[in-house]
Amino acid sequence: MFKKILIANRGEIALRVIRAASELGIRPVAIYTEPDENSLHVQKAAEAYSVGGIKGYLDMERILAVAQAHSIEAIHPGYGFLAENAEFARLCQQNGIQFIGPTATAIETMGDKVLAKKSLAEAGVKVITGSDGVLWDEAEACLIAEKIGYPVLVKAAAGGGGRGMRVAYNEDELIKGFRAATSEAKAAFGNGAIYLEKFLENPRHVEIQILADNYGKVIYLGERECSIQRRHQKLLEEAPSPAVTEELRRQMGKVAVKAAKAVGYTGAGTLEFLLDKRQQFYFMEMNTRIQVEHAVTELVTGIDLVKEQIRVAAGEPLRYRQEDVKIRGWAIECRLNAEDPCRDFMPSPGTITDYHQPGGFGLRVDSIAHSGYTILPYYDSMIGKLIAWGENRDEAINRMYRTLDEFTIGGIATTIPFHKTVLQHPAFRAGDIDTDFIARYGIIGLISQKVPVDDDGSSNYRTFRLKINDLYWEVDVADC
Ligand code: MV4
Repeated sequence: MFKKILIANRGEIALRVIRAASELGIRPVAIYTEPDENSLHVQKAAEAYSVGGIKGYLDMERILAVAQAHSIEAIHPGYGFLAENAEFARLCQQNGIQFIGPTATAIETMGDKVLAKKSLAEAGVKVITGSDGVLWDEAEACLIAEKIGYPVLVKAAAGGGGRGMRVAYNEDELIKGFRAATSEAKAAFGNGAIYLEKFLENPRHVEIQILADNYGKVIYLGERECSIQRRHQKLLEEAPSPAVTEELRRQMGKVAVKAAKAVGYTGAGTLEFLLDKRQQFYFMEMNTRIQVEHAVTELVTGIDLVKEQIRVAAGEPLRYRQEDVKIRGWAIECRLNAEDPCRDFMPSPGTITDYHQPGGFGLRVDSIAHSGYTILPYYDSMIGKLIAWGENRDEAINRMYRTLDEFTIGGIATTIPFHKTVLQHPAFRAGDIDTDFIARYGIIGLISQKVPVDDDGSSNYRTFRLKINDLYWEVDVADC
């Protein structure tokens, strides 16, 4: 096992990895930029080194120099920043440092969405019907669209996460969408390559977590339901998915394992699928990093994914067989962002003036926030993650609602009112969710145009009567 690893990240995920390393008897080493100098991840690490200004977490040369100077054996990239940068993974390897993640080649393959699709289709994985490669002009796109049938979706090969995507219901929209997506992809990724897919209407986003060692063993750890998203930003995730039966889980798991084996994948990874109303699932993308929402899988499987990433990277064989993996109970995660759901999720950076964190049975809080902590405008706006476990979905929902109610975060706006509204929504409680959930029920409007019916006189909480599908129901939301 490693003696010392460096965590090339900040915030809650840096602390998450520090915790795993400490428990494994590994010395965790932090890096930090100027504005993060007093951050909790720096205080809790055994050693910490500056990597300069705001962009320091992306400075590959400087991070590797720190690693070389302080006998670092391995680097954990967390998520974001350098986590899916094949060049960085390769540089680590060339400098004799273990990158805690898959090989540079695997990152590269999955980073190219067309190549990823092609590789997995060849391995026998069902992918969404589309152009079998990159399209270079509108005429070709129109021909392919006629063949697969409208509506179609224009996607960027270098994309992912929904950037550079356009829906087209006819040829006219396709030509416009093709042009728009090309220039958007060029600007965002420096690569304007475009491909086409049949557009699936209102699917669920269901992803499968896998773990693979260096000896060809791959297991799946069930699924996560991630359909509650706004502008391709996940806000609330759960495991298992209310839509997935044991049989479907086995099918999706087998496909995910087959795919991982086909590309020689190692470490922790996630295969994203779209699941349609007929329970058909299609591969969409593979994420080659630990994901923000990994904790819901940890709570229902009892397996520490970050520790397993470190163990596998150190050359240890997987400690679990597929039959050892059991799903127990239900877990929900709410992302607490410094964004104002009452003002179209406008970022709300600033200093937390008042902070009280909830607790109790079945709750996990992954955050570096505290009273006096400042959410910086330069980095992502996540304050932390609340993850609630329950024996079943109802208990997990009730527990999450209770903990959101206990949470005090003063001085900045947060996504707490959004989560409370979703958790009380009858469709959500019925497990009836898909990627159109927020739009279909006008959740954002519900929060900002609420009609107060009962003001209990306290300054923080009010009850509102909301009308959904001709039904009135009452919700409590924090005052916006
Ligand atoms: C799709 C799709 C429907 N059909 N592809 C969005 C993010 C990117 N990873 C791919 N996405 C989608 N791809 C086909 N062929 C619908 C979406 C999509 C979506 C997917 C997952 C979660 C939320 C979403 C919201 C809108 C669209």
